[in-house]
Amino acid sequence: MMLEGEPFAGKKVLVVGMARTGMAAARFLRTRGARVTVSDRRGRDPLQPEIRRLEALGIDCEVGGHRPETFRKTDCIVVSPGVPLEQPVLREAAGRGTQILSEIELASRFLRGTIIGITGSNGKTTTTTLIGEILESAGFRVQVGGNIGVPLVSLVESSAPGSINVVELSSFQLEAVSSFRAHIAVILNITPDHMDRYPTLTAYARAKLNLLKNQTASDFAVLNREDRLLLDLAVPPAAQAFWFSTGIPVAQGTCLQNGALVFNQGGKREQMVRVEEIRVKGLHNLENVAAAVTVARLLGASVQSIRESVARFRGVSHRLEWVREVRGVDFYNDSKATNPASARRALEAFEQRLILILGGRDKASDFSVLSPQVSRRVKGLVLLGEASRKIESQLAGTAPVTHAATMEEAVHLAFGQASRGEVVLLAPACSSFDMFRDFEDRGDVFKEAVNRLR
Ligand code: UMA
Ligand code: ADP
Repeated sequence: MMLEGEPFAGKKVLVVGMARTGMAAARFLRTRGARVTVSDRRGRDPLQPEIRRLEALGIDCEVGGHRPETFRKTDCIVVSPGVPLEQPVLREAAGRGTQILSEIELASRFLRGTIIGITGSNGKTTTTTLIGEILESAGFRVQVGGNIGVPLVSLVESSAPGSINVVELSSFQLEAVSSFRAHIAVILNITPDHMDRYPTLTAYARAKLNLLKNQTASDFAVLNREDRLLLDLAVPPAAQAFWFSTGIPVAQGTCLQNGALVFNQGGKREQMVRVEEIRVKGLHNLENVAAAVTVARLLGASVQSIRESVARFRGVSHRLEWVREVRGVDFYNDSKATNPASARRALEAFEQRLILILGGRDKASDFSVLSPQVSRRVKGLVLLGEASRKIESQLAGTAPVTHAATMEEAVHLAFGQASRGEVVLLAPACSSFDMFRDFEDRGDVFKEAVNRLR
């Protein structure tokens, strides 16, 4: 099928990865008339349902590894975020001049409406969700997608001129972009994560900064005024800079003044929301709210509708989520704290003494950054999963350690150490894949164990 004016019509396109992104990209490209092959390193058995669905659409499937010939005989390659660009088949293809696109780059070439891009090491999903909710209540036509779990390419058909696409973006998704441009780009923070994929922290930061690279003076960059690495690498951006901060006054953007978040622009000050109206816990969430408020105000949402939406927002599950109180002990699920920086912010959100459940799969992280907070606030550490021994040695001398083989055991050990008025916190600082399907599964198993306590 050849479609008029379709850049991919009749082109041979190879999609790498047969999960959410690859499936959506392959389907999209097929409807645009491309000759599509999907390649996955996993074997045929686990991929049977996907293969059936793709073949029914006339898409070729190649599983059980990436064959170099397939990568040679293609006009263009679309990579899923979980596929590292550094592997030989992709390096060779890039060397030969084959176009390699990330799925968000592909999607952005077709997407109608305005793009708001949100990245950062932590806080993306919370901020993306809040921006979506504020804009929707303010009457905008809104779609939310990206790293939050909905491939951007699957939003193309339903996008419309004048609508807003609120897009969560990971460093992986930002690696292979060439023309992707966000009208408003938000960078929440840059702290070490995914150091098992990137050779250096700068390489990881550079991928995130790709979000700013195609912006022009008619766009906006909403940046964390207190993030040292961001200030070193991103300033001055080509776009108009707006800042957010809870510790430093800013002339353009949102900061904390007299117990309220205040939006400043061109010498005008607007009180957006008082801190006591904000229900999500911790200074880090105040930063997320400040960033979201800045975006919404730049787009023209009214102060009142912004305030009402923020006051309604209860956060997203698995992010510092209160589970239950059992005999005076509060249990919190922060399963999405998958790196040391987010676990640190979770610890800082509490005044009380804590029992901390930590551990999972290591991403070449440095857990010693948690030492000051653990020494100050943690009464006992319960360690779980593959990274236990490394964590124990990097946090030696900070707090007494016990080891658990299962989440159920971890919850019991933690509860056994907690006194009335104290908190049991799951903030693992690691990914979940050693013992669980994903962080949601880990959080659910934690919550089930907590809900069984008597
Ligand atoms: N695969 C290969 N070759 C490789 C590597 C992987 O064939 O060299 C295959 C795997 O066998 C698998 C598929 O690729 O079949 C997996 O692709 P994927 O990891 O990109 O998974 P998707 O389901 O497409 O999900 C991706 C994002 N995953 C990652 O970035 C790892 C999802 O973010 C995102 O929600 C989704 O696209 C939709 O945009 C998840 C994530 O963990 C939540 N993100 C990281 C994070 O938030 O820290 C970045
Ligand atoms: P992401 O999508 O970037 O992973 P989430 O909103 O899902 O962000 O939150 C991930 C983890 O980081 C959670 O543990 C959450 O409590 C914590 N967190 C949320 N916002 C911030 C922030 N601004 N700075 C540091 N940690 C944060």
